Amino acid sequence: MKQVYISLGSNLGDRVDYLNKALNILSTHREIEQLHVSSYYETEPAGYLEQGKFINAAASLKTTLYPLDLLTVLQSAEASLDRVRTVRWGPRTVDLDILFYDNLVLEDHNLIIPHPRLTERVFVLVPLAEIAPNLVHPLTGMTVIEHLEKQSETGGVIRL
Ligand code: A4P
Ligand code: MG
Repeated sequence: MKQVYISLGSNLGDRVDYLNKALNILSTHREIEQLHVSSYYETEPAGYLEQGKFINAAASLKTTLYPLDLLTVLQSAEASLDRVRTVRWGPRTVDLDILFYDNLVLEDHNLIIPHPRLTERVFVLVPLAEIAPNLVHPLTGMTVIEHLEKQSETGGVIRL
């Protein structure tokens, strides 16, 4: 069993309901166990700013799925929850990203682990710090809390 961390985000429609439904799909998957979820946070959009606020969360799980198979599971969950891909970093009903997969470091053309932008994003680090503050990033050697403490701007993230 591998220990995996994922991030969840939604900024279209009933955002809380989309996250609940995504988590329900994962919790009922036969190769996914011990799903634990952070609180939900409302966050200011980063990247493409002309869009509504997000609800973000982080989750831990154990799985026997290989990384690319887990990505397929996440992408089919997104597709089943009305996700249509338009603008990169633009609005979405639900976005499910793999943050960490055990201590794996992987750079495939369609899957990068650890997630390359996680160390600079408070909307990822704040929920993750709630469930895994002392988790060590395999490339930086720093914990989640240490990455969060390096952020100058941690406003715009409100726990629901
Ligand atoms: N991909 C590569 N690595 C991974 C990984 N570790 N996990 C590939 C998941 N996918 C990964 O993603 C594009 C491609 O990334 C996938 O096909 C997969 O092969 P996508 O979900 O189709 O498109 P996207 O989400 O628009 O792009 P991306 O790169 O995932 O964007 P980000 O970096 O996730 O940013 N602001 C707030 N407040 N909260 C948010 O959640 N999210 C984004 C999206 C921007 N601003 C935000 C938020
Ligand atoms: Mg994504």
